[in-house]
Amino acid sequence: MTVEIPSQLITALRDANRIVFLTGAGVSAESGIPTFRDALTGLWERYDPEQLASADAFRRDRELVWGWYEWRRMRVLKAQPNGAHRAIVEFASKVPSVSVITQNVDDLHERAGCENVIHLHGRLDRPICFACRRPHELPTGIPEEPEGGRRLAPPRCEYCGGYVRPGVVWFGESLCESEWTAAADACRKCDVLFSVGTSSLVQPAASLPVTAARRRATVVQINLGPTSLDVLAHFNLVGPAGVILPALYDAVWGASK
Ligand code: BJW
Ligand code: ZN
Repeated sequence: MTVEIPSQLITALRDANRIVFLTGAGVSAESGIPTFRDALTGLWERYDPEQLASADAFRRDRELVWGWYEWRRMRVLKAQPNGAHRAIVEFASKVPSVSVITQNVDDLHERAGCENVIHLHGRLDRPICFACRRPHELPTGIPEEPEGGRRLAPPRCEYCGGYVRPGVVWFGESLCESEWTAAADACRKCDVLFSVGTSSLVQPAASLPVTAARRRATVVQINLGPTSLDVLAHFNLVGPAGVILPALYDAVWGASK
């Protein structure tokens, strides 16, 4: 695939001191992790992710919700970072300040070598108690029945006996205040903001490119198709993030490793 990179974008990146990458599920798609709004397949195809990602869903049927999250955690444990994750690490070696703000609940940015990733929507591998919110330690290794897709009873909290839930931010819940403040701060100060592989549907994450644009940052979107951000972005690069980000790096700094 040939990637056309506008020369004004190359100049903006060469001159940039602070770059923010706001990433979404599309960044992990090439690692084999289904995006959030892709139709589910296999044993989960009857379910709508938006109906499973809430505290009400957990109260209604915690075994269904915990089973879905354990299946997803298993998928992540078996996955590897892709070219998009790696290219972001390479950008960080060239630009004085690079912040990664992700909506993803996997750890693929970290496993690619990215430090200080802001996880706006929490992490699959950091479960907490539904009652007292203390962290709960899961056994190491890949959960049994890897191709599961089955209901699973959540563990109980060792302090209060409550049910353990995934350490993610569900619909209707507040984002962690310190993560949100750090994210908004980075977007107010950046020269270039990349919005990569996100449908830009979920608030307040979708407001971050607007914050950056108001402060005169260059906004660049990388996505397979159109989103509501198209009208705001200065550059819309259409294609897989795992191809476009390495090509962008090469266009600015020469061939990547
Ligand atoms: C590729 C690709 C490739 C594919 N290369 N691209 C204001 C207005 C309206 C509603 C609200 C509002 N404020 C709050 C709300 C309610 C709600 C919300 O935004 N709802 C919308 C759906 C309308 N927000 C909240 O509830 C938030 N809480 C909050 O605001 O608290 C205060 C409050 C509460 C209630 C009312 C008002 C205020 C919390 C949001 C938490 C979201 N959590 C989830 C689940 C986390 C756990 C889990 O993963 O299970 O986070 S939802 C889900 O969406 C998940 C994702 O992180 C998030 C974003 O999805 P993402 O990453 O964009 O994925 P997709 O699948 O949507 O898109 C993938 C994209 O990639 C596509 O565009 C593809 O084309 C592309 N792609 N392959 C490049 N190779
Ligand atoms: Zn507890």
